[in-house]
Amino acid sequence: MKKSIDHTDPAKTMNTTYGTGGETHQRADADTAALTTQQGVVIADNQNSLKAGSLGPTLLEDFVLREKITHFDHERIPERVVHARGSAAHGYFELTESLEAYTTAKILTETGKQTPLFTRFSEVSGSKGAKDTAREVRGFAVKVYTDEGIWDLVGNNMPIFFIQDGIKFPDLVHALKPEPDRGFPQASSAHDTFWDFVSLTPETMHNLIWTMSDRALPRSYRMMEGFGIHSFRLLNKDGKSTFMRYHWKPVLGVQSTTWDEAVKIGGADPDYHRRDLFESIEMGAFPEWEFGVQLFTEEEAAQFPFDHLDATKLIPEELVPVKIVGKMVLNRYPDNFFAETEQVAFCASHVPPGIDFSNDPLLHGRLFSYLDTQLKRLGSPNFAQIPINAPKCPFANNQQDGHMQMQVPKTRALYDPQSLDPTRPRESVKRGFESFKEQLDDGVKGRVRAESFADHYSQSRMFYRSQTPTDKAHIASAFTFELGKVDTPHIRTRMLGHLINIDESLANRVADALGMELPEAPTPQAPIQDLPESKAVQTIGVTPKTLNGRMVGILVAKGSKRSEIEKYESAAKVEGASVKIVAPGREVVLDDGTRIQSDERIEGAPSVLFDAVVSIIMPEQAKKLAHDSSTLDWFTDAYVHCKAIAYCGATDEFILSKLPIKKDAFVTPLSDIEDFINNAKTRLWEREPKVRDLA
Ligand code: HDD
Repeated sequence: MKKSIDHTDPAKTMNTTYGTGGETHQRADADTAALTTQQGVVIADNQNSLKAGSLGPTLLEDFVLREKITHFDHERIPERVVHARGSAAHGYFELTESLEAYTTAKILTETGKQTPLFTRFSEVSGSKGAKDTAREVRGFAVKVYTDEGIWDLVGNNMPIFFIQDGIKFPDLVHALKPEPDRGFPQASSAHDTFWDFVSLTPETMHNLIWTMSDRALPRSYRMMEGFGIHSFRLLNKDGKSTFMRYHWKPVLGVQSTTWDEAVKIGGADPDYHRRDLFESIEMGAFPEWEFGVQLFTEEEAAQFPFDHLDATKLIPEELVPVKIVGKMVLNRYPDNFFAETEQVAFCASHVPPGIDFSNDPLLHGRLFSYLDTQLKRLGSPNFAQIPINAPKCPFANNQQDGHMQMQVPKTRALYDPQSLDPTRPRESVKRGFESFKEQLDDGVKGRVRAESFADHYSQSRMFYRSQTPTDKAHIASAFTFELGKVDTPHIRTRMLGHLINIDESLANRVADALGMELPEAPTPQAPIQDLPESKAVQTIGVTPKTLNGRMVGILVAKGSKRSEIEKYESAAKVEGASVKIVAPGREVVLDDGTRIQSDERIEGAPSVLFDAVVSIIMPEQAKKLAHDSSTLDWFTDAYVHCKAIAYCGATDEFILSKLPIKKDAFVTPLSDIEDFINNAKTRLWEREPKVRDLA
């Protein structure tokens, strides 16, 4: 018979090695926290279930086992129906300029005060476990715990939306998500159902062209703009209304990756954006945005060449400038991903007094949907009591009971009006939320779409024509890639027709690249306007020349010169960049005999993870690395992605010379460190057409 260890007496097994894994277990002594059941009963043995004999069956009596397994079995909650994958951080909002003339909301009138907030960035289409770098819109949701109640600013990183009416949202999402019969593709719009729906829904054209641009491939959440999209109302003390569209402007500026990088990053580091947010906060480089508003009156809105209540239209910044009035700083990563990032519940309907809604029909669909979805996802109308969702100002009402009720109201009177309990809360006309007293004309009830919403191409055209030649090439290539994944010919053809209405040269580029004929353009519902170009909607055109917030990779190997590494490291850091040392292994001995830890092995850190790369290696090592495909890809990709490369003699002789890399202004010897640092702040886009066959 096999001998078994007696685990019934903890003292006998304390810190002993046992079990098949040979683990050593630490037990609690009198002073350390003891592991308990949910009922607080201390658990003596967390390694073995209760059995009838050492090889006998497990007993139903084992409440420790049952409780542990049952809780585990119930750990998952439904993921968000959209925006399932996301990452968040705590921080604060600070107003720098009062909007007192426009609103009574204290969050927009009390300057200098830091109000806590929680911001969640998200990918729209993928599941919780999808990669971070899909081509798509990103969510940008901010929960501000104001003194007058929660303000949820539930926006995106693009200033417009795909559809004009909330009733179309389920159709859009069903078309975008994995196809229901086959269950793929995950986190991708490059498939038939998406393009079928959008090509039959011309109102999507404006958001489509943004999504085909590099704005859909952010370099970091820290480098994305955020937009509330809809017009909201600000209400001042006299009840006067001013329309507001809000913007978040990243202090690090807008930057994007290219499509090829995004695809490769998705393989190398599916958590690219999550890791970036975590690491930047860990190192004290707190992500920051300016908060700005576009303010306009009803009369001004009437002069716009589009309807501002249509969520597929932006208000060009050249038409109504963005007034910067505050800032957001993210300075603390959540302590627990589930408790905070997963359970946070944003609702577009959460606004404090002084802020109100416009009649945008998309917004009105949202005012219903968010509360409804939280009930499903979090399982109870008491989700607002979860710490991350609870207001930080006093709150009290007569709502009672429900699953997971945490409050214990001590009163007979949970109704209103009541005359039994003077301590219970009462409504307050003075401080309470008031809706704008809008004069409505006698419309006819009906399922209608306003005629003023009929122009689906003009702003899409404006967006395309405002871009730099590189951005235009990226947009044309993105359409080509996506439509190239569409198997049904008539869907591709229909989409090409829309592209003619946006810009004929774009349509020609895409049709050529797909090897297709251009069809007839569909008849637009409203005349297409040639609106003035807008610099503000560019991507590369507005990307700042900086190393701040970006990352430099330095390739080293055995015998690399410490002095050179330090020189490059400090030059990059002075400019605000972070630096990662990449090597064949995780430890490396340098020329002075010191052994350092590398940050990554080369195989695990392809150059797509860096904004610029440096190579400092000795001839023996360069000869070896010249046979390693990860190393060859490291340089080739950096070159193809138009990045700055600094090389040493051995790198040049044994590696670069073997690769199709031309010595242009951005491929520089180690001695030209100033040139490298200057180049690393931007990219040599002129290189791109020489190395990539863009549409
Ligand atoms: Fe939405 C989530 C942003 C239109 C219905 N939406 C969600 C999130 C963001 C947005 C950032 C994730 C929030 C988080 O991090 O938890 N959504 C937008 C923007 C829109 C928009 C900027 C257009 C201007 N959404 C929209 C419509 C509907 C919804 C028209 C439905 C009629 N959205 C939802 C939802 C989600 C959601 C189903 C899923 C998870 C959640 O709410 O909490 O209710």
